[in-house]
Amino acid sequence: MARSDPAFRADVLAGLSAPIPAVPARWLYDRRGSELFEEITRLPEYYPTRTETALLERYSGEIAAMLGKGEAVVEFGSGSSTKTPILLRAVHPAAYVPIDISGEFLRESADALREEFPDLAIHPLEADFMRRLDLPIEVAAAPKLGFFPGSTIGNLVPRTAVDLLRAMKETLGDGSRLVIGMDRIKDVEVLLAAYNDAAGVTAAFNLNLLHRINAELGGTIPVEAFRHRAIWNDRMSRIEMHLEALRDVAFTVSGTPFAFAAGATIHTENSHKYGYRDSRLLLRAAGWGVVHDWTDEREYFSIILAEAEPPRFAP
Ligand code: AVJ
Repeated sequence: MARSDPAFRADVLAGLSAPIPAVPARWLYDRRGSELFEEITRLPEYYPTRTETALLERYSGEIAAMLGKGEAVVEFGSGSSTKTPILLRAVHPAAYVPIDISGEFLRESADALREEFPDLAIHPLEADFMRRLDLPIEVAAAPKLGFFPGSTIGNLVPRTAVDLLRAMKETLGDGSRLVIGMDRIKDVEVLLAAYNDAAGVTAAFNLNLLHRINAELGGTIPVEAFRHRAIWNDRMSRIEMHLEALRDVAFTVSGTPFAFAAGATIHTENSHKYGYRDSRLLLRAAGWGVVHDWTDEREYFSIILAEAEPPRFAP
């Protein structure tokens, strides 16, 4: 059995026995899951990455023109994507601080960026950015620009998203700005296709969670007894990924028995979609005022520049 994370075990054991069985989405992103997600970003049906990258290529000059000089760019996530260099090339920051919970991903992406930006001061920070953090002392005096691309915010239910955005504001401090990517509400067929790709990569990504439970937590789950399902939950304005039992199935995880009837599901991920005003309200609820919103012709995706609102004094 591979190295097992006590937090993974606790989340799986509690999640599988909950009234609505669910495992937090972050456990989808082990090494294999992250590889599969990279593959998802290149699928023809998966429009978000392509659309956001094109928006950044087109508008990062405009974004940079709205900022001051000598910014420290603070990325929430390790910045392994191709989006980070696009922003860095336009903004010419004084420093770059990638924050990630995985030191391994952090080191890999920092090394890659050092090659492309030999003169840029890079200060990786291994930490959980869901809470307020102390940034490296070297960037204390610089104005901060947060960067949170990828519509990762959509993984979180709105109340948790607001907690995160507020924590980001506290981490970045007064006068800071934030560039954030958010996926828009659109035709359900387009959304469903993006999460039910014809090549089955999203299915493999979702089912990988079961393989991971078997490998790391001594699970006996018959993976072939489950299938990937992605649905649009209109009331919650989100795509949901589930793993659905194809027959009655029983298994153990770390010795604990579980049983799922045919048709029962394990909820594995949410991907919230926001309308134009929804995204503004979400940001405002956390103390961020929208400066500008850039979207594509089809209005599939938005890149939003926000600024930390000063403490309110009236009314
Ligand atoms: C990484 C959360 C932005 O919600 O679109 C893609 C994850 N899951 N296909 C998304 C995902 C299935 C992705 N995010």
